[in-house]
Amino acid sequence: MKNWYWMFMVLSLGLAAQGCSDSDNANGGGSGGSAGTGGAGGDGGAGGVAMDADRDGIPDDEDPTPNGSTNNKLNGTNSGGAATVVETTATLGNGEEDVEYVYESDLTLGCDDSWYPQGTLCDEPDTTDSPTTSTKTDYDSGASWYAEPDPGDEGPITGFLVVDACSDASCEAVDFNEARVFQMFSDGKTTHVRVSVHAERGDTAPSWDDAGWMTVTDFETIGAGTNIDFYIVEDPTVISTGPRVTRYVRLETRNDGSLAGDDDDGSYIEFRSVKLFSVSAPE
Ligand SMILES: [Ca+2]
Ligand SMILES: [Ca+2]
Repeated sequence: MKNWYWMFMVLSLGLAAQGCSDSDNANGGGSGGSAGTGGAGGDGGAGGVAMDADRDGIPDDEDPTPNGSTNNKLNGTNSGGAATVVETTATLGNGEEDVEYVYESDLTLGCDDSWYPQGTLCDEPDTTDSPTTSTKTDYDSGASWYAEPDPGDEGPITGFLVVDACSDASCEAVDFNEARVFQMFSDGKTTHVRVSVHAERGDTAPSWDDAGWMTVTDFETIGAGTNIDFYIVEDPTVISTGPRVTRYVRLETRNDGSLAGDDDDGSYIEFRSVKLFSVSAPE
């Protein structure tokens, strides 16, 4: 509903700028000026540069939040958002699927359970939309996989999550240009994450290995982060993804053992939290 309201507002403003609106005489002067600017652009033959009111790199007519937003676009349904994990699996180094490496696969458990997939989308108020801080009621909450290949299995093991960012009617797609990954402080780590998007907008999620996934990052290195008191974690790794609009997000995770310490021996990939934001460029 809110999106439609803003789309209407943007449309109205657009009509006013073109001098097509006669409903408000007070805007008459401004409309004339805007029309002149539009004419100059046409003379240049540039074909018209698409408006990007919130400067997030996504043109207004493709942007689910054309007037900007600061919320976490991957907030899960268990913490008041619209996102939900719809599939988890794992692959061997040769790309072959092997579900034996998924630690917990139950998608019905939420924020307060240790090592289940939906935990990765949980972040409690009042830091749910914070780009700098993650809060948990259970600091073991987050998707987990076995990270060490069994004898005869080729590494590295990769853990997969397919996320529906719009699992209710509140949105058709989300916009973002950066991912922020908060490190786990339990008994495993995430050292690498790769992000993919998909053109599907329907209610049936593409499978983890669907040919339509488009990777928008490499396997980016995830930093050590800062453990405040286990329940609160700061200093996420910021991954620039470029401007994206998608309903479904695929997250691939690895633990190469490079962050091994007291709370990690490289045995598990553990993925505490990821948030997506659509950040406006400076004016
Ligand atoms: Ca935009
Ligand atoms: Ca936007």
